[in-house]
Amino acid sequence: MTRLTPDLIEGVPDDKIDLDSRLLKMTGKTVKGIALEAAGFDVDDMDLSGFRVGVVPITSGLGVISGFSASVDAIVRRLGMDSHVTEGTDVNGFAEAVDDGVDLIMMADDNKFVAYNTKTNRQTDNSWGTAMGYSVALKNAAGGLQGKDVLVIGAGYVGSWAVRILMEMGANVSVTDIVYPKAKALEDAYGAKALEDVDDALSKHKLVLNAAPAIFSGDRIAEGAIFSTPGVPHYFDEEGRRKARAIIHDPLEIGTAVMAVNSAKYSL
Ligand code: 2YC
Repeated sequence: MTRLTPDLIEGVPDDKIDLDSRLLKMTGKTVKGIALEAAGFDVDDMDLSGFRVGVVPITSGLGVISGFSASVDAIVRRLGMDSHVTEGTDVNGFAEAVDDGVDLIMMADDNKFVAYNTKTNRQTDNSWGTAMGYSVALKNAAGGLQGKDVLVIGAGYVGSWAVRILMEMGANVSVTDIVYPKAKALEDAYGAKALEDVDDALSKHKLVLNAAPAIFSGDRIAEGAIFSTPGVPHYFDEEGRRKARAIIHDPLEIGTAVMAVNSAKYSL
C-alpha cells in the first residue's frame, strides 16, 4: 500500500484543489454525493451533523504523517459531521474517543485505515472505500457502466475490490498487474479478464480505474479515455491531459469520505 507524504496532502485541510467543483464537472456529483451513492443511498445530500467523530493519530511503525489526522478531520467536517482529532494518540486516543461517546473512530497505522462505528461494532476499510468511491465516480463520469469495457490497473487491495465492485455494476472488467499472477488470481476468483500487456490494454480501453502506484505517459492512453485514478504518485503529462476526457484523482478525500458515510450508515 502506498504511504502518503505530507506534501501530497498539504492542500487537503483547506481544500486547496477545490475538489467538489472539479468532481461536479467530471461526474456531476460532489465528494459527499459520491460518498452517499457509494454507501448505497439514493440521495445527493443528507444531514450528517448528528454524527460525532474522533480521529486518532497513530504513532506505530513509521509513525504519524504530518497533516494526516488534520486532513481526515477536515474531510469528515466537509461531510457535515462533528469531528475532532483526539488529544491522545494510539490507545490513549482511542480510549479518549470511546469515553467521549463518539459515533465513529477513524485511525490508520501503516497497513490499515478504518472508520469504526462504536455503536454497532462495524467498520469500513480505506481500500474498499477508495475502490467503491472511484468506481462510483467512474460510473457517473461515464454515464453508467452496464455492458461497458473497463480496465482495472493494479491487483492490490484497492484494485481487487474495484474488480468486484465494477463487475457488480455490470461492467466487462479486465485487470492487469505488473505481477501477472495477481491479475490471473482475480480472473480465477471473479471471472474478470486478466491481461498481460498493459500497453495493449490501455490502447483498447476508454474507461480505466488505475489503482497502481504507476504513471502513464500520454502516448500510452486512449483518446477520450476517462481515468478514475486514486493511485499515488499521480501525474499525467500534457499529452495525457489533452487526450483524456476526464482524470479523476485526489490523494485521500474520496476514500475517506466513503468510509465515514458507509460506517455512519450502520447507525441509521
Ligand atoms: O498519522 C497517522 O496516524 C499515521 N499512522 C497514518 C498512516 C497512514 C498510512 N497510509 C497511507 O498513507 C495511505 C492512506 C491513504 C490510507 C492507505 N494508505
